[in-house]
Amino acid sequence: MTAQGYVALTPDSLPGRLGALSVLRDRVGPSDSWHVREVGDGNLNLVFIVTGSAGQAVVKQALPYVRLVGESWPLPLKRSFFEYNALIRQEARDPGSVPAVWHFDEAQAIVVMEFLAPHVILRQALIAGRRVTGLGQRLGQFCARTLFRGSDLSMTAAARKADLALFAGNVELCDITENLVFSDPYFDAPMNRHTPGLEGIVARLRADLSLKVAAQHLKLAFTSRAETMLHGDLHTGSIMVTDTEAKVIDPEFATYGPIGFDVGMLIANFLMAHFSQPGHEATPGDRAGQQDWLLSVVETIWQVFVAEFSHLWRTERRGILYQASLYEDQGHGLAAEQALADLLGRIWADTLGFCGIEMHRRILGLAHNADFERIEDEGRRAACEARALAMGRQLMLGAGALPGIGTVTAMARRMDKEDHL
Ligand code: SR1
Ligand code: MG
Repeated sequence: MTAQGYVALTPDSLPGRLGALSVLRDRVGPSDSWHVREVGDGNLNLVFIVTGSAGQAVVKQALPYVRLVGESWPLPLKRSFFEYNALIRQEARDPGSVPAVWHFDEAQAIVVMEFLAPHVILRQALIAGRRVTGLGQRLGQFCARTLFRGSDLSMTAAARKADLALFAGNVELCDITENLVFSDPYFDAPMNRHTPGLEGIVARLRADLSLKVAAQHLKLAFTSRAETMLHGDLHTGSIMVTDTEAKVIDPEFATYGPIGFDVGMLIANFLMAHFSQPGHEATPGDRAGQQDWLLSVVETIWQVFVAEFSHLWRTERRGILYQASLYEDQGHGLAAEQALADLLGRIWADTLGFCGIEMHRRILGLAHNADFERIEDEGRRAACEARALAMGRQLMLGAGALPGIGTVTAMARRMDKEDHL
């Protein structure tokens, strides 16, 4: 027990401890009917599915340490507070995009929420070769709506500054990102690991001085450009899907940062899914259709992001930036369009940079992706990962110069046929 009385839940203790919660009694049924399973497979938290006579719920509880590593790496419980605050903002900014939150207990670091069924984690679905109708459309909208509506383009000065201050407290999770994403991949950091066979390309990347500079420029953008409320960890393990629906979960890394961060991280995870597919083939080429679909999702995410962001710019630009009083109200609507195009160009360059660095850190750092990890044959896995590493480098160094998302997917198609080991 901590000073504040925090105690980690177990499947056995949960009914006794939460059985009196009216929201759970109403939604799930009386606690003597509950069956509880702990299903957390992420890097940080406990996740329980509670099934009762009237329904189901998810009870998520933060642990006072990093689950992936153990008690030797303490991590504050307050990440649960940031997750709760991010979830309610995402629901307001893009209704229906996240699970409904039913209860929050700050001292116990517990969020009780809707159980999504028959949803599965998107990453698992992609590894299994499944597709989701409308996925790119939904995720492009989510990015545009949450990133636009959490920014100075939309919020009042007071609300935006209050949120900036609130999420600035998410220090320890930002610190994880700052180290694990932006620095560790580029030197022999203690927690790094990589697949045997990658030694040559890893050495070349770590000796690439331009790449190290690019990585720190990206880190500077992440630490200093508080443009909007980010999800902060928007990968395919943070999305739950059916064949036709997607919901975003797990925004405990939420912080203010550059708009391109979430979009870049998301696209990176689809590109890694693409590069991993040959490792999951049962017969040569049987994942080619899945690869094409994954790249079409990448294209749709970006295209829909641009379309929706532009729509919001034209219809909801009521924050403190680029006021209509300066542009449309003066008959200078064309200048507002010019400003939008300029801004989207900057977001594009950021997106590609963050995309590239996410591809590196998932292969070189501590936290790897199941897309690659599930490839049992290390030689095959290394070949797939090497292509992703090479593409990540291109994106980090060429960020901004690439003319459009079609160039990015064409690059992925080409590199998938190359040997980068
Ligand atoms: C120690 S936490 C490692 C990673 O898991 C989370 O999902 C984030 O991606 C973090 O970087
Ligand atoms: Mg997570």
